Amino acid sequence: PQATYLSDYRPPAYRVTHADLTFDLDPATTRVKARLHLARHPEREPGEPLVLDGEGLSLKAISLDGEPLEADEYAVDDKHLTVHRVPEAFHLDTEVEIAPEANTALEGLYLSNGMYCTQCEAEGFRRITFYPDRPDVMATFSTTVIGGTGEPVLLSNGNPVERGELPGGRHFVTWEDPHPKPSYLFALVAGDLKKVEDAFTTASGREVTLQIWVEEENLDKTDHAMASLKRAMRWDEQAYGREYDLDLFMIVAVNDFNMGAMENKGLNIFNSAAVLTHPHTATDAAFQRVESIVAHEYFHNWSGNRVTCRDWFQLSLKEGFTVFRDQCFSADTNSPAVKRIEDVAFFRTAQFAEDAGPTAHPVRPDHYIEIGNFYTLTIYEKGAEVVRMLANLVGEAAFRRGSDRYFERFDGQAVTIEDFVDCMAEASGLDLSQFMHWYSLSGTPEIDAFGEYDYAKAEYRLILRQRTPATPDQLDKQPLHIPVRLGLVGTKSGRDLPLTLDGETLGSDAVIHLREAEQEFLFTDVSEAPVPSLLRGFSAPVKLRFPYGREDLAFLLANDSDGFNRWDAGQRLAMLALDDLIAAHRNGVEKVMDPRVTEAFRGLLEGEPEDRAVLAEMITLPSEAYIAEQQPLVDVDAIHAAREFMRRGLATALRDDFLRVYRENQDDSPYAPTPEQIARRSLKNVALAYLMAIEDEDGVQLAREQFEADHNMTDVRHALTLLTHSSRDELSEPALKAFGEKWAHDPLVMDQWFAIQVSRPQPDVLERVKFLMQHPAFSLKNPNKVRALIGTFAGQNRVNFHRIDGAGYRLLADTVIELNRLNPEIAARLITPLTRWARFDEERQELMKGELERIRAEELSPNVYEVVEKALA
Ligand code: HT7
Ligand code: ZN
Repeated sequence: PQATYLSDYRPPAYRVTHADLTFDLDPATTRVKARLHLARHPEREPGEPLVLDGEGLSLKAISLDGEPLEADEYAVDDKHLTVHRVPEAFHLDTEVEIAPEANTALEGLYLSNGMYCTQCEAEGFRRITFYPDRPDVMATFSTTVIGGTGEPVLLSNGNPVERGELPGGRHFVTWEDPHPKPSYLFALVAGDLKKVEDAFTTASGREVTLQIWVEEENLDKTDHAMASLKRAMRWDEQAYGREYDLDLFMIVAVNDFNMGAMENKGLNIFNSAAVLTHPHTATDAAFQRVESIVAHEYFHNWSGNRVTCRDWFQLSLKEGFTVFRDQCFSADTNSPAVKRIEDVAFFRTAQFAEDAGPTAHPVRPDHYIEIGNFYTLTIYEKGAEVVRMLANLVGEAAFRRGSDRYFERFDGQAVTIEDFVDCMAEASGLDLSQFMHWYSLSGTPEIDAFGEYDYAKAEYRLILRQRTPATPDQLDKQPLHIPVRLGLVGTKSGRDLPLTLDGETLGSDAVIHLREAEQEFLFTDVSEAPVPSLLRGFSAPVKLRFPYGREDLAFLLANDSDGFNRWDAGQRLAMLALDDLIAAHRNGVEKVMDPRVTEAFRGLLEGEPEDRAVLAEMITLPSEAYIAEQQPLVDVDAIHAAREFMRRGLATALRDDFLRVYRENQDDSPYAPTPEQIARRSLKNVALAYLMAIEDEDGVQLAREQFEADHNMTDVRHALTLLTHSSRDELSEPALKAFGEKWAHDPLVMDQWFAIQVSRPQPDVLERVKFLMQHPAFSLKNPNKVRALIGTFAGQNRVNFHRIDGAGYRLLADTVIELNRLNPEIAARLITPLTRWARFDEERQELMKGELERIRAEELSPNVYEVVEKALA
C-alpha cells in the first residue's frame, strides 16, 4: 500500500457544487444513482481528467451532460473512475450497484440488525458511489431513499421535502441538506425504527425538532441522551455563541458500529452503547459517557461540520478542539476536579503509551497509509490538551474571541490547523509560532525540575529542563513552548505563597512559560521554605519529574490548594512505595508496606470529605497499566503482586474506616445520574473493593447484598465484578449465572457480562475467553462484542494476557487474522497490545514479535499492514 503525504496536498481538480443521489435499497443489490454537478477548481489548470474515488462499486451506467460515455472515454480500476476529457462545468450521472449485506467492514452502506446505515468518515463514501471523497470538496446534497415494507423509516441529512408511494409496495422520501458538506458527513438510515421526539428553542427563538430513533424495545432508554442533547445545545450557545442551524436534529442508535458515534450533518449515527441508558442496564460511567458523546457529536456541528478540515492530516483540528469542548461541557455539568483527574489518569496511561510505542505520531501526522488508523488518542486527546494549553496561554476572553473569529471567518470552508491557531494569535496578540511545534512533534516531552530555597535571600530558584526523547518517526526534537502552572506551598503555613517573578507580582497561582531547553525562574520575597506544586491541573501533556521526598508528597496531599495536584501527590506517593514493592517482589525479598501511605490514606478517610468524588479518586491506587507505564521494563507479575499487596495492606489497616465509609454512603433513594449520587456510589464502591481485596466477611456479605438488592446497574455491576474476581467460585458462579440469564436478551448488558468475566485475575481465564467466544451472544462481526471480550482481555487483564506460555498473544493474533478479513479497522485497533513488545522481557518480546510475524505472513488489509509494519520495523 502507498503512503499519502501532507506535503503533496493540492486542491481538487474539480469541485462538486451539488450532489443528487437516489438509493434503491436492497440487501444484496442496492442501486445508487448519482448526479454530480462539477466545475473546475479555479486554482487548477483546465483540461485535467476527472478522477473520482470508488471502491467495490459495480458501474452500470455513466453519462456526461446527459450523453452516455463510450468505453474509451473513461476508465475504472479498483480505486478510481477516470473520465479522460471533461468541460469546465458539467454534470456527471453514474449508476452503481453495491451489496450492503456483504459489508462486514462497517464502512460505507451496511446492514446492522436488518437496518441500513452508513459510516462515511473517513473514506467510506467512496464505497457508496464514485465521488471526489475528500473533505475539501463541499457540496449541497439531495438524497432520495427508496425502501420496502421492511423499511418504514427512511432518513438522510437535512430536511425531508417529499415522500410518496411507489409500485410494488415500495415508498420513498427525499431529503435536502442546504448546508454544503464534505462526503464524510453524508448519512442514510433505513429500517423499522421508532422515535422519541422533543423540541429545543434556540437562543434566537427558532424551534428545532429533536428525534432519537431506536429499535422499539429501546424506547425507554433514550431520556438521558435527549436531556444531554438539550444541555449540550444550550451550553454551545452560552460558551461559544453557536446555535443549531437546521429545523431537525436526529440521532439513530445502531448495534454494529466501529466507533462511538458519528456527527453526520443533522443525522448523527450512534453506537447503541453510546446512546442507550437505563438505571437497570447502564452504569454511572455509561451515563456519563453517553452525555459526553452526545455533546461531542453535537459540538461537531460547528467544530467539524460548518468549519471542516482541508485534508485528513488536519483531523485534530476538529477532533482535538471538539474533545476539548466536550471535556469543558462535562466539567461544567459534573464535578470539574473529578473530570480532570479521570481524563488525565487515562491520558497518562494510554496516550503516553501510544507516544512511547512504534505507532507514535504527531497531533498532525505528515503521512499515513490508512487514515482509519489515525483516529488515535494522540489526535483526539493530545489534540485536546494542545487546545487546552492554547486556551490557558491566551486566557478565557481571548480564547472566546479567537473561536468566534475562527467560526465566522471560515464558516462553510475546509481549513487547516494554522487557520485555527492564527485566530488565537490575532485575538490575543501572542506570538504562537513556537507553540506550533506541538502539532508536529511526536513523543511525550519530559521536564526535569529542580528547586532550591535560599532562606537568607528569601528566594526560590526553580530550574526546568525540557527534552523529548526520540520516537521511531522523529529522532531530533525541538524545545517547545510549555505553559507550567504552579504554586509554592509554604511548609509552615500550608498555604500558597505570593509569587513574584522578575519583579512582577503574579498572585499565588501562575503560569510560567518554558521555552528554552533549560530555563531558570527566580521567585523573590518567598517568606518561608516552600514545596513547589508544579504543572497544576496538568497544564501541559508532559512527564514532569521533581525530586520530591515522601514527606513532601504527603504534605502536598494534605495542603495543596489545587485539587488535581493533591490527587497527583497521592499518586506519586503511592508510586514511590509501589516501586519498592515491585523491587522486593523481583528480588524475592519480603514486601513491607510503607506506613506513610497508610497514614496518608487514613487522614483522607477520617477527614471531612469536601468532595466525595475526589476522595474516591484519591484513595484509588494507580492502575496496573499506569504503573507499567512508569517502569523501564514491564514486569506484569511483579506489578500485579505489588499493587495487590498494597491494596490488601491498606484494607487490613483501614478496614473499619472502609466499612464506615461504605455504610455512610449507602443510599436507597431512586437512581439518578447526578454528581452527588455518583460521588456517593463511587466512594462506597471503592471502599467495598478494598474490603473484598481481603475477602473480609462483612465485605463479602455487603457485596452479595448489593448484588441481590438490584438497585441500579452501577452497584450491581460493581458487586458482580468483585464477586467474580474473588478467589471463591461459590461467590462468583451463581451470581454470573443469574446475571447472564436475566440479561440474555440485552446485548449491551451482555457486553458487560463478557467484560467482567474476562478481566478476572484467575489463571483459567484464557480458557474462559475461548469458551465465551462460542457463546450465542458473541459475534466477531460485532465490534462491541469484540471490544468487550477480546479487547478487555488483552487490554485490561495484564497478568493473563502476558502469560509466559504465549497463549494470550496467540489468541489475540488468531482473532486479528480473522478480523483482518471481516473488519480491518477493528482488526488494526485490536493489535495495539502486541505492538508494545519492546517494553517487556526478552522471552515475551520474542513471543509477541512471533505473533506479529504470523500476522504479517497473511494477506493483509492496508489497516493491519500499516500497524504490523510499524510494530516490526
Ligand atoms: N468523527 C467520528 C469519527 C468516526 C470514525 C472514524 C473512522 C471509522 C469509523 C468512525 N466512526 C466515527 C467520531 C467522532 O470523533 O466524533
Ligand atoms: Zn469527534
